[in-house]
Amino acid sequence: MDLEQAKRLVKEILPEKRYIHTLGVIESAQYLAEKHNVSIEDAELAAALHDMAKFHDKQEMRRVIIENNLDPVLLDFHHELWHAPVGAVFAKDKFGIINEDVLNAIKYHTTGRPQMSQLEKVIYLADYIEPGRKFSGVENVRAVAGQDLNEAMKIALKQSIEFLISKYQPVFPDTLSGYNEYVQKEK
Ligand code: DGI
Ligand code: FE
Ligand code: FE
Ligand code: FE
Repeated sequence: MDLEQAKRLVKEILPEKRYIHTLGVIESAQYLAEKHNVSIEDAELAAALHDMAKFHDKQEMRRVIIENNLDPVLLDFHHELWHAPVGAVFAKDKFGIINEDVLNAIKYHTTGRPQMSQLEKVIYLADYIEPGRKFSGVENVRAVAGQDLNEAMKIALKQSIEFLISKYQPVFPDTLSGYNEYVQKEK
């Protein structure tokens, strides 16, 4: 599947606003991939598909998680986290994507995780900094992401965790482990 096909497919699935967000993520992913020597084709495909399950029925997402033996801890967390791993299952089963790195970039785009590949970081960050994102703190990450993926991940994970904590929201374990890795890696 190429980028144009992927865009056409998600355009049919997603509401207009989310489709526009997706176009922004594609643009940022292309930029970051080019800067960091990551496959641009992989980055744009993962970006195009990353939110494909965003508006999928909650009960059906629960079923997909159980049937595919995905991390059962997901079910203890807000269903907002489910669209990423479920999207990866759909990309594989419905769209025939077999590239594991692309599938993992979709799977971990919301929570992050330790030991992320360069492509996974590019997609996580592209989702965070795409031109439509306006929240405070986004400029920090935008400024750094083109230069240093690890530093940008460290800031993005810190800010995401701070944001969740400020609302007394639970933080998914992978997000915390990912953050720990970047601060422990500190040169
Ligand atoms: O799908 P997007 O809106 O483009 O962005 P996303 O997939 O990165 O995040 C979706 C939502 O998930 C966002 O509102 C924040 C939330 N989220 C991310 N990590 C965690 C989380 N929510 C909880 N409770 N815990 C997390 O660790
Ligand atoms: Fe998402
Ligand atoms: Fe995100
Ligand atoms: Fe997104």
